[in-house]
Amino acid sequence: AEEAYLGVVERVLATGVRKTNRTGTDTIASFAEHYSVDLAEGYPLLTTKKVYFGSMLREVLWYLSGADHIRELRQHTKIWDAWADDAGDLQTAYGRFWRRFPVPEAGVALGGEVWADAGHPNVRREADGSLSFDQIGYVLDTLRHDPMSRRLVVTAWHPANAAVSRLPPCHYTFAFQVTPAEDGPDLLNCHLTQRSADLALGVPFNLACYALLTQVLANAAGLRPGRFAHTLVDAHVYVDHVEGLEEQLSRTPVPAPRLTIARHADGRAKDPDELTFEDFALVGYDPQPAIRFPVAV
Ligand code: THF
Repeated sequence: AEEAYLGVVERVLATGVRKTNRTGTDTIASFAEHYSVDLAEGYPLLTTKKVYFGSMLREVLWYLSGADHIRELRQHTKIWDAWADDAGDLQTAYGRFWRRFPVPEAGVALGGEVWADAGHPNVRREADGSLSFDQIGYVLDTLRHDPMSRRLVVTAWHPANAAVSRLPPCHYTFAFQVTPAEDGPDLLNCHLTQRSADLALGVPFNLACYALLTQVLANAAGLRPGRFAHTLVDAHVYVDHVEGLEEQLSRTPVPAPRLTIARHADGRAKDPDELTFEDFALVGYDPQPAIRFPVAV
């Protein structure tokens, strides 16, 4: 599994083109890279460097919380501090869109369009009276009631937010697909599309995040984690990450760890909203030393 990630890094370093960008640190970039991993082989936390699982888990739980600020998250990890204001507010927060995507008011529907209203099980009323849509709730309900659906899509991209945000979502949409299996529960696959992919820092976190989310949803819907596939529109290596990645490429991966997720006392899987930090445990994670990569802001 890890070889798939390392293969992308190798390819981008070998074939990528130098680009400038808003951060002031150039990248070596390649268009439309893709890799996938089989989650049955283990939990894809990289072993060729230490990946900070605790920070990543705080990040996923923050996404799932639906929060639009980092006031709790920043007590546990600094990874989002650079993009929030002093009050901890962000102009784009994944959870805001995953769990509370704005629904147009009934009166302003575009000609002929229809929108779920307050009577829909996944529509919530916000504190300010507006309506929002819980995309994670929708996917989980659909996995339970219509697992062969081909509409298992979550989007974090709101065009009118992206047009003005300091940092619009990088991993901006994901879709699930269920593949029937003969030898056990059906398999839950996940495909993530990312518009901008920092291969050294972000991608190892993103891979671990969506693999974890796939396992959570698979458990909750009585499925098994299948494959995770990742498409990177602009896959890049910041020039000050090249040396560290070359060191990492010289290392040999060891078998992936396992991720265990606590269940209710009666054996039922917990829903995403019932899970806490302490419910997750890594088994058999034996990584090589961490590598320091400066983050471009
Ligand atoms: N901007 C850039 N330039 N790269 C990114 O990966 C990135 N993100 C998020 C938003 N903007 C980005 C932020 N995610 C780390 C990890 C993830 C981040 C930001 C920073 C990081 O510094 N990781 C270190 C240390 C982790 C720790 O101390 O806990 C590491 O070694 O992994 C990608 O979505």
